[in-house]
Amino acid sequence: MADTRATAAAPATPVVTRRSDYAPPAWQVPQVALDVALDPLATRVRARLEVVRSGAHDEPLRLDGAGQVPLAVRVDGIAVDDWRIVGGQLVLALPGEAHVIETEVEIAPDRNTQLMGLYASGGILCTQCEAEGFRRITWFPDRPDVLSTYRVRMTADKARFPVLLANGDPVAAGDNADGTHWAEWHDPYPKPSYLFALVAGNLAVNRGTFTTRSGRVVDLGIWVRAADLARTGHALHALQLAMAWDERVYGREYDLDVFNIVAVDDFNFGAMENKGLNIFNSRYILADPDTATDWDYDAIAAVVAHEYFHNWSGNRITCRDWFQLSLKEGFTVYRDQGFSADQGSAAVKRIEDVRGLRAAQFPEDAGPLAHPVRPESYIEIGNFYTATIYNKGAELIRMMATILGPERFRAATDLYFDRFDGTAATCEDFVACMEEAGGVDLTRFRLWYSQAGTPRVSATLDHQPGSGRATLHLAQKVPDTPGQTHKQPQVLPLRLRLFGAETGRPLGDERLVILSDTAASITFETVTERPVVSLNRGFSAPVVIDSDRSAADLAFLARHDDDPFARYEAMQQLMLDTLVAATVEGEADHAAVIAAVADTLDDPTLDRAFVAEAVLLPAESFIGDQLSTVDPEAIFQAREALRRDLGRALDARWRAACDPALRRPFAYTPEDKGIRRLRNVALGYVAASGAADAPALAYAQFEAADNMTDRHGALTTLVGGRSAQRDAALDVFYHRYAGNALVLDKWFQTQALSPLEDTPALVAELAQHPDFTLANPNRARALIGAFGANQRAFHADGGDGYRWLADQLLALDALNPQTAAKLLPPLGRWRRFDPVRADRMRAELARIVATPDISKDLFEQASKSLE
Ligand code: 0A1
Ligand code: ZN
Repeated sequence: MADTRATAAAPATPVVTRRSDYAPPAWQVPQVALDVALDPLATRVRARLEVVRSGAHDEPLRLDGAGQVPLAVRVDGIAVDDWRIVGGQLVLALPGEAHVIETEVEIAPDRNTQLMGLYASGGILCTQCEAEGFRRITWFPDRPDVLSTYRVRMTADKARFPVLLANGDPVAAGDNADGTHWAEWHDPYPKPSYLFALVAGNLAVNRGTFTTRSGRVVDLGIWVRAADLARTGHALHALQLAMAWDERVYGREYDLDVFNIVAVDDFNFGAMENKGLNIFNSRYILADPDTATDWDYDAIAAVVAHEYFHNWSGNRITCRDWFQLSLKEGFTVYRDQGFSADQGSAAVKRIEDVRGLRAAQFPEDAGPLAHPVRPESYIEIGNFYTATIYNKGAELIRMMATILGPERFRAATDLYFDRFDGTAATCEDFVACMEEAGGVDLTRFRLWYSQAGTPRVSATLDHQPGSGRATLHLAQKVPDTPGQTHKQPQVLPLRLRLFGAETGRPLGDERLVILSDTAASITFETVTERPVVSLNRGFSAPVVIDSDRSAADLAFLARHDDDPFARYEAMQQLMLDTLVAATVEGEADHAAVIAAVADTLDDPTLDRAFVAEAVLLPAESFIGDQLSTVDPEAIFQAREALRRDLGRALDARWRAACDPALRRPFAYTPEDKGIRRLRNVALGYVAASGAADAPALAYAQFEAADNMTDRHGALTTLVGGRSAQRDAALDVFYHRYAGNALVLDKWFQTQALSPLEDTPALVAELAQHPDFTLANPNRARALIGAFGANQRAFHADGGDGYRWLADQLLALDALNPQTAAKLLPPLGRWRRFDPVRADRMRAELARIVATPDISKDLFEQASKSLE
């Protein structure tokens, strides 16, 4: 009997989905036709599914939903009512091998604050279906191993929604007599429901073309509000570069006649790779020199490329189940990193990526939310779009590429694309291709997919001067993580090289050592002088290295290493050792760091972007990660003291780097970006020195800048101190960019990141600002996310910040669980702090867990963080 009380209340004990429970779908859906009558408050969705029994069984058809009341259910054209709702699924027994199922529901995109399924953003109707949003649109087996071809017909009011887009190619369109119009799209490529998309809105388009290597002319379109059209050129150009790059580097050609991108202001993540119709958070599309920083420009190109690359690594080959998420995400991040590296300095790109890995993934792997790259279970899959799945996943691909070498790696990706095209595959399928085409045994390498935690490698170099021999002793340990203890050693590809301490010359070639046991010793011959070892060059394995290299050895490598990443790394290690000593002991000798920074600044052979990265001190959070108990105030003071001494000792050099005379009209070239990056780092050091004229200098840059990088760099420096210019700059910035949401996000974020003592109070005040809203994820992240990342402010004595964050998360959870859950991890770091802070953080987590009716998203993050 039909049960119309379909609205499923959240279960008291959330359901855990386990990888080991995977079973192939009982029914396939080769074809889907949707007829969507769009209306912000009452959209009618009629779905026609051609379903086919898969294998011999008598399982009913199970369709996922999200509580919508089915207004009609028909089987082979006949209305039926012998369906049931069980566990949120519509269950329908079917007699034959193939049937046509029709359903009809009504949904209200205007009331969809979760931004999953069909929702409204600034008057545009759009969809977000990954991972499980399609079930919020219609009843469907909403799992990635059900692949269907889609035909979509949309009808909407022509005046409000003149543009109607969906996946694939446009087929037909027309007007109705009642002021509505319709359009039909067809996507010939079978795809899982999470890649479905449609958009309706009043949009303007920046059109371009791309001719593929086989001569297919693809019409490209970047669709935005008319007012934003002038800021779409960079994204369009990046798309064309990405299309050419994927042909050249991976042999991948685009496969439809159109490729559209739509930008919307309200979006839970960065962007989405829906087949032929990518939907983007507008922050990853819109750029002009006045409103976007160089960081924004780079991120736009990277995200446009990432989503485009998913056309093959994600869409043509998708994931069998969500435990395989890294199959598409790790590989696609690896691909977008390669693309970005090829646009400018590969070394700087690698440094940025490793900095990001250490800022986000290492802490995740060391905390309560640690999970393997291929997780074993989840409550809410939305919580697994993590740095581990994406960035550590990319490191796994990188290690396999290193082990195979470029030619065999390309042969292996060719094999993968060829063999699994049109299917839903697994991480195991990918690794098997690497093995087969690479001619290697990756049996033990697979541990990287199943074991969480960042391996730690200890390295000691033993030199026997008389024998001309040196021995490097390596040992590894994979730390315990929640639910995983006593782990096996992993396979670590470590690029190594020795340098002579006297001559500075390399002693032999670089070696690739594959450490796969708990310990190993590597012997180097013809070591004619005292050697210094350059370890894990290019960050060839995503591990922590504990080495016995002295400050002098690190300073030596910072000058002489021929691997730019290793050179940067030596400098970072030197700084880190100094800062850890200063934090623990209250003071430290800054001389070695000052000398190394001076040498780096003076080296004319280094590009400015590299120099800017190399002279930046490690982040407070990363310093904290080295300590058994984090004392945020002591870390801040130690770091500030070193910044001040660097500022004073190298004052003339910093002033030279931010000299207004160096300014030239804005150009987005690697060289100009490097100059701007160093200029802003230098400005920060001048301010850190305490120089009386620093605020004036910063304000002058703020005023004179012809681009956002310099304006925002100056603002950040001003906001880090107290001066009349600080208040003036904030005010000017706010008024100048009133109405530009993306720039206002920067205004909120910069203040929330300020190290000043009154930041917690200011942040609480900003949450009451008329421009603040929890409804827009970018705005929520700009204030709440930035505050949670501000070590000094978030952990300020009293712990009021913890309560404030928990209050914000609970308020946000009622609107948008996915975004709320993403902002929780700072509270989960309680084990790393002193008992007073730890107790307060736990108390807030416990309060969240005990709050009635919280989402399963927030529940999972908070309850796991308490364990
Ligand atoms: N696949 C997208 C990420 C993404 C995941 C979930 C979303 O739901 C709101 C949105 C986007 C990517 O990797 O870019
Ligand atoms: Zn992705």
